[in-house]
This record gives sequence, structure tokens and C-alpha cells, in this order.
Amino acid sequence: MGQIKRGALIVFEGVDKSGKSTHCKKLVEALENFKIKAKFMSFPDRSTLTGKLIDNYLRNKECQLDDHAIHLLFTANRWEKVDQIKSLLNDGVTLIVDRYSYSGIVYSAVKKNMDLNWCKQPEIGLPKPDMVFLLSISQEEIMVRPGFGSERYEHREMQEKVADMYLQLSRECDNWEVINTARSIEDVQDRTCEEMCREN
Ligand code: T5A
Ligand code: NA
Repeated sequence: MGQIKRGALIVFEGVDKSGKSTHCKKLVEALENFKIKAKFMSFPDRSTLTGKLIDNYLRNKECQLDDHAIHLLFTANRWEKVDQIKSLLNDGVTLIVDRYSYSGIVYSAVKKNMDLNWCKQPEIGLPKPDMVFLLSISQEEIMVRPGFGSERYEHREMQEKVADMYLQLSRECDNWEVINTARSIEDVQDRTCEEMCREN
């Protein structure tokens, strides 16, 4: 029997409401149509023990938690899944992941008194993505999307800093594709599929 080809780890990043979930799911469907085994995963996973604390922190703006502590909870929420991630990839499943280490780094590092280098440390050792799609869109367009403003980080000042730091990271890494997501859902989907086919 031939060896199973390892699946790819594909990550979608972007500001809140940039369309990550929508496009992750569309990409999974497209891959499955090509008979490629694919699975959707998202962070934070709010259903686990750490995920419940994170959910409470995000939804309840009164919840007090030190910035370092919540940073480590977000990272722990990824480490909880590391065995599952590795085993799916080894089984040849391509994982399409809605937010990953870069969300962890960026959303914490833009806060006052948080050091970028410190934020990166607890992510070291997690499986590295093969490709990162950064969904890029203006604040004006984001703020009118359904549901914007309901959670802790969904305000203009934070989102603008996050968008800037994402762009900075995208220039430092060569496996990032920046995609303008202000276009129609179908246009964005065509772009991500095109990129995936080019890589395969
Ligand atoms: N966070 C997260 C950290 O601080 N550290 C971490 O380590 C991690 C993992 C919650 C918060 O946690 C922070 C970041 C966040 O502030 P989340 O649950 O992923 O993270 O929160 P959101 O990014 O807000 O997730 P959403 O699911 O709400 O947004 P998505 O997935 O970006 O967007 P989506 O696909 O749900 O689309 C939003 C709306 O826009 C429409 C969709 O239909 C939907 O209504 N839409 C479009 N409309 C027009 N044109 C298009 N091209 C469209 N694409 C989507
Ligand atoms: Na959100």
C-alpha cells in the first residue's frame, strides 16, 4: 500500500467579521468536490474548558482578566487540539482553519504594554500552516456587517490596529496570500480555490 500524502494546514486570518467562517466552509466544500479530504476547524473552540472561559471573556465586557492570562488561555485552546490536528494531517485530511496562532499574536500584541515577542513564545511548537489567507477589508465595510460590535474586541480602534499588524506579518512571511474580501462571496471563493489549486 502506498504512503498516505499528508494533508495541508490552511489558515484563514482577518479582522472580526471579515468572512473567515464563510470562506473556510466554502473551501472545504470545494475541496470535497475535488475528492480531497477536508475538514473545517475554528479557534477559539468555545466548547472546551478553556473555550468557555474565553467565550465569557469575549461576550461579557465586564469580565476582568489580565491580558497575559487571556493570551495564554487562547494559546492553550489551540494546544488542546494539537494531537487531533497532527493525526488528521497524517491521515491525509486537509484542515481549513478559521483563525490560528496569528490571531493569538496580533490581538494580544496590539494591546498596551503587551510585547510582540512575548506573545509569540507560547505558540512555538504548534504545527506550522502551509498557507495563510489574510482576508482584507476596510473598517467601514466591516462595521455594517451583521453582528459587528457585540463582542469585546469589535470596536474601530482595536480592529484598525489588528488590521495593520496583520499586514505587517503578511510582509514578513512568504506563504501568506492577502485577499480583498469586500468583493462578492463568489469572487473571494474563486480566488481561494485558484490559490489552492496552484499549490497542489
Ligand atoms: N481572538 C481569537 C484572540 O484574541 N486570540 C486568539 O487566539 C483567537 C483565536 C473571537 C475573537 O477572539 C479574538 C479575535 C476575535 O475578536 P471569532 O469567534 O473568530 O473570534 O470572531 P469573529 O472573527 O468575529 O468571527 P465571525 O465568525 O463573527 O466572523 P467571520 O468568520 O470573519 O465572518 P463570517 O464569515 O461569519 O461573516 C460575517 C458576516 O459577513 C457576511 C456573512 O454572510 C456574515 O453575515 N459576509 C459577506 N457579506 C458580503 N460580502 C462578502 N464577501 C461577505 N463575506 C461574509
Ligand atoms: Na467576533
